[in-house]
Parts: sequence; C-alpha cells; structure tokens
Amino acid sequence: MVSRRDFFGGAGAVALSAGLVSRVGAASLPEAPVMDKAATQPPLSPPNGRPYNPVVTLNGWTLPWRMNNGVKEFHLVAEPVVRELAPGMKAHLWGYNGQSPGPTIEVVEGDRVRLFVTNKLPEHTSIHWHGQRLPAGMDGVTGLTQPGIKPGKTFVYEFIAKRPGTFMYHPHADEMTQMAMGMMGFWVTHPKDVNAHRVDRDFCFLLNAYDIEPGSATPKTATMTDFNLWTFNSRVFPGIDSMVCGLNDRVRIRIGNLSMTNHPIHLHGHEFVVAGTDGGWTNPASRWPEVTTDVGVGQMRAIEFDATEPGDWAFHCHKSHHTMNAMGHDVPTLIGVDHRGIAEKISKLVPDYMVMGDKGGSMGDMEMPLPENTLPMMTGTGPFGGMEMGGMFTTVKVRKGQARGNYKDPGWYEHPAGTVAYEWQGGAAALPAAQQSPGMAAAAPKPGEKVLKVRKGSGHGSH
Ligand SMILES: [Cu+2]
Repeated sequence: MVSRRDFFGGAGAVALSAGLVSRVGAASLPEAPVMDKAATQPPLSPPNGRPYNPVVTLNGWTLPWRMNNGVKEFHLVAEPVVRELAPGMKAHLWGYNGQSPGPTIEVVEGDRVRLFVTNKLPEHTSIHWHGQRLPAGMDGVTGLTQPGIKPGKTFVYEFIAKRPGTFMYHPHADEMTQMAMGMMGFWVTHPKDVNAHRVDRDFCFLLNAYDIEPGSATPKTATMTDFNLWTFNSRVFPGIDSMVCGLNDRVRIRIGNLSMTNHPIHLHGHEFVVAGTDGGWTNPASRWPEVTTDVGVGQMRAIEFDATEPGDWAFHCHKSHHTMNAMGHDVPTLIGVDHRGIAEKISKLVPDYMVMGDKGGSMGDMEMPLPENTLPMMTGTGPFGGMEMGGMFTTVKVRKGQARGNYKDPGWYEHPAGTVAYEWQGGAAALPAAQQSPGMAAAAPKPGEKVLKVRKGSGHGSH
C-alpha cells in the first residue's frame, strides 16, 4: 500500500532534494570525533560553556561539543566498532564514535543540548536518554515517540538538561540486538553550582556483558543470561584500568547497569555511601555506610567514600562468575575425584578442558592453550603472583602524594614493613612494629612471664 506521504515523498522528490539537504547538512553538522583507543582518557576540562568538575570515564572518554548560539551541540555516530576487551582479545561490536560504550556526554544543569545522531548501522536505531526530564517527543522510543532512524539518516534531539545527576543513553530500537552488541553510553549532568556535590575524583562506567564464543569476535545477540564476558565499560580484567586516588580524596564512582542481571559491587578497605541514584542525589540523612551495593538492571548508583587507606584495593562484582572470563561456565566439579586419566580423555573431546580446584592447581598459574582471540578465564598477575580474576574486577589505588588531576597508574603498592600477611614458621608470631599500639612495646611480656589479659575500661588507667 502506498500512503499519501509515500506518494509525495516518492523517489523523484527525494532525489531532487537529497543533494541539497546533504550539502547543507554536511556544512552545519558538528564534528563527530572518533576515539581509537580503549584506554582511560584524561578528564575533559570544559573549553567553553559554564564551568564544571569533569568526570573520568573508566576506559572511556568524553565527547567534545561545539557551542552554537548558546546551544551545546554534540554529534553521535552509531556504527560498527572494534573494541579491545583486554590485550589479546578484540570484539566486533556496535557503538558510537569508534568505541563501545560510546563517549560520555557531560553537560551542566540548565544547558540547552542538541544531539545529532547519525546512523551508520545496517538497521534502524534511536537513542533513549535514560533518566532525563525532557519533552516526550525527545525520549527516543522507536514507534512510540519517533520513527526509527534509518541507515544513513541523521536525527536531531534537543532538550534542556533539567536535572543534575547520573544518566545513560541507549537505543530503543531492536534493543535485544543493539544492547547485546554494545550500544550504550554514559551521561553526566553537572550541578549549576560548581561547588555543589563536589568531590576530588569522579569516576564513571557502565556494567555490560557479552556472549562471545572463544575464537570468534561477534557477540551472540540472542543470549539472555548465559553471558561469558562480564565487563566494566566493555572491558574485562586485566584490561580494566585502575581508579587512582590521592590519600584522603573524596571519591565518587558512578555506575550504570545495562546488562541483563544485577551486580553487587564491592569495594575493599573502605565504607561508602550511595550518594546518588538514577533519580538524583540522595538525602544525606537517608544514607548508610556499606561495602557492597547492588546495582540492578537499568539502575545507576553514585557511591562516595573518603580514600583514607593507602593501598591497592580490589573493586569488583561479588558474583564470582562475573569475575571470570570466557570458558569458566560449563566446567564439571571434580574436587576430590581421582581424575587421572579422565582429564586426558575429556581433553580429546574438549581441547581446553582442565580440572579446577584439585591438587592445588589453579587456572591462574597454568599455561593453557587458547583459541585465537580469547582470554584466560582467570588471569592477571599481581606483585604476589597470579590473581585468578577476570571480568568485572579492577583496583582502586590510594596513594599519598598522588597530585590532584593525576590519574597515571602509580604501579603496585609498596607495603610498609610488617604489614603483609606471611607464612608462619613456628614459634611466636612476630608482632611488627607498625601494628603495635602505643605503649605496647614497653608492656610486652618478658620470656616466661605470665600474662594476665585484662580489658581496660576507657578513661580508667588504674589497672
Ligand atoms: Cu556481576
């Protein structure tokens, strides 16, 4: 059936106007910068517009903009990209401006924002601005609020960034495929008052997941739960950069979940509060300290803490399957089973088969033949050996003297003498000087002296 619109917009009319439109379009579209690296880029200090304190996107970057008569103009290009998940593995994904996830968009509360979205995918798409207050027609839901953006076309979205906070963007078109292929990005609307909610370090990243068969490069898009690569911003450990902080810095980590399951995110060595959600900043009186917070599907959390403890602190999803890379998900349990002979038989059928949790062996230390373009399931080497991690794992590195604005990885933490767990060699345990409380050395018992353990009441030194 040919509709009236089709009739008037028929082939002849399109051919006549297309050249004109595209010439004007090319001249007036903002530049669409492309990122060719998966490394964390330094924060983008705003070159124009109102000031704000920029975020650092973990293994990502912020999209530059241009000002056009007071409007902040961005240009996102939806396109196939090659994303390095970690050194040794590249994935063929869909993303924006050269990477998946796309670049972070940073604006200030009250900014008028105009986003040009060009579709270079083989199918139609749209962008939904997750969490924003905006006119319904700018909400980016294909069929409901706009037609899909056809391949080769550019759509314009325009609205005022009304609410400060943490947001995401993703397609609302053939979502199952497009999200499984990596189409998503982060959005931060900074408060108008540059001193409001101010922190020293403000990191952000998305939780996402892929199902890429070892040896291949393109995700299986029909997978609902059995993903084999659990990622922070489309990176897996050891490919995820550390979040580097100065001692006593106030640190914020903003996390958005666009995977298909929840992720209990856990920080070692510090307690944090959830200072913000997808709905905005939390009331300080409503906050409670915790060391793990669950980030549900479609949710965002901004956690904050004072980095008071120097060291290299693990930061990871607490689902143990999510800190593993591919191939760890269909392995039989053979703990306690005499597997001599069995492993050999199975390995004839499954070339990469090996026994886990037996004879003290660990996958982390073993050299296992891998198909091309995949990663060991538990990997990474720390200063004390194999870390046996993968997937959603990285570190928060807290260092005295790490200058403000310096995000360079300082290397491994140098532990003060006597503060590292050690093997007991028999005899009395040596209590290192660094762990003695004041006055303890003087009170240490002489050999053979009987020690009476008495708990002192506070404020009473009479014992
Ligand atoms: Cu998880």
